[in-house]
Amino acid sequence: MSEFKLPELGENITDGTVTKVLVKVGDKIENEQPVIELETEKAVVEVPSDAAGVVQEIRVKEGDLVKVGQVLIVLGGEAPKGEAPKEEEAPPEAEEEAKPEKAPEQAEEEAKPEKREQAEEEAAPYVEEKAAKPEKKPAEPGKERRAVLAAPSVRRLARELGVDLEQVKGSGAGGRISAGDVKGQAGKKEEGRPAGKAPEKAGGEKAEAAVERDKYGEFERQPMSGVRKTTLEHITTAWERIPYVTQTDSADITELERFRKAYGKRVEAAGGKLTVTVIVVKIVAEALKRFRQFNAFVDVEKEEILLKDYVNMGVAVDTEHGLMVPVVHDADKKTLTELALEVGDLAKRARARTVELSELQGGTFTVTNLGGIGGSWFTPIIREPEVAILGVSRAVTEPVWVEGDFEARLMLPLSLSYDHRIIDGADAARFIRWLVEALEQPMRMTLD
Ligand code: CAO
Repeated sequence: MSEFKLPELGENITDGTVTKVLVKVGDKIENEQPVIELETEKAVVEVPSDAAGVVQEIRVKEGDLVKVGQVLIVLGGEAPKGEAPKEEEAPPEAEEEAKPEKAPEQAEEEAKPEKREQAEEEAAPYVEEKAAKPEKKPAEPGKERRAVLAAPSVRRLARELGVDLEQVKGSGAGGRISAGDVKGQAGKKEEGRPAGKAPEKAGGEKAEAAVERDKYGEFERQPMSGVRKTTLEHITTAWERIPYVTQTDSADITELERFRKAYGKRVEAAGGKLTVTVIVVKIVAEALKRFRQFNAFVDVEKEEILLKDYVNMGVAVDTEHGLMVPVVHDADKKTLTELALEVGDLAKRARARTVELSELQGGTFTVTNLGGIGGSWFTPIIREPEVAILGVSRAVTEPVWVEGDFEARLMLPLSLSYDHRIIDGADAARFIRWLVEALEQPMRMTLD
């Protein structure tokens, strides 16, 4: 007998919520076979077993918050008492469709928990899902399990709508279930629901969008996603622990905008987009090499400041799941075109939740640009253990007094929040001034 415990998933990730149990008691599983799907603060990942064997016991269920080191399943060499090991119960044609042949290196890549997450979304058009729910006791005799063919995105939609895929009749070839089928089933459930009664999930729990009523009117109670729960925790901790100040300034980016327009096509030809964010990332990366206390962590217990020699730039991305901050590693060593490609790619994959855990870790400073949406200044919250964050707001054309006359200039508002315990106001003013000058006169960067 061996216990499989939740392994380390990466820096600062100590737990996650089980979104799916992928095996059941009696299953014979291979080494590296995914056993649970876990939503961490950063992404949804499948966690593979570290050994082969027969599942004797499952110690977690959907919705459980599990911590690193916690036992997930118990494996043994033989089937548990009264149970024959189950290998593969899917009909052969379903199996064939569900499991396209993989090159060994692809299979190996996919076996790593941090790499596998939702990448399957694009890689495999349809995957097989065993219909049986995780259970501790053997399946009821006579109750046949059937293979459910549905793409990962469809499975996710079903989870969101509280639809049991087993109950859905697939309209596609071989009974494949489409998003439309799931929505149709969700609609049927809604019609059949008595007024005022909350919809139920497949497992009998309350569905995510339950309408309730208090004495002032109706309201909807929504469970927090893993990303939201972690944001809540991190922001609260940062707010309580870091006494920060936000220094604002604005940069005249009229010339820079001309440069952006002039060279945007060239970057586009390389497959990227030369955006304000990309340029700011580049300039901040240069600044951090000169103002090392902004590229540092604080160790309060040891009373030390850790000045980082590498510049890993977090870029805040607004996604439908909540705020995600993928990291451009070694941002200071990359060209604008490389940064454009990487920022664009990371933002896209953060939104699709196919970004890898390693790409969400190791940041030393963060840039958050709300300019695409609008607004003037804001007070961004520092992402612990970092010590500063730069907020960028919408550039607007303003009348600016230049050499005895007003000129229409494009002004970019900047908001620098910094940890005032280790950074003094004067240092922050110098840092943001340097950024402003570099944005206005990029040659400034080559001066010192
Ligand atoms: N001023 C003026 N225009 C701006 C701008 C700014 N500061 N920033 C972006 N824009 C423009 C872009 O030029 C683009 O216009 P065009 O399509 O005409 O070129 C448009 O707004 C949309 O930009 P974008 O958002 O696609 O690209 P980006 O690189 O500027 O931003 C990203 C990328 C990932 C930073 C952004 O999409 C995003 O998610 N921002 C929100 C970040 C966030 O949520 N921060 C809050 C964190 S704290 O809760």
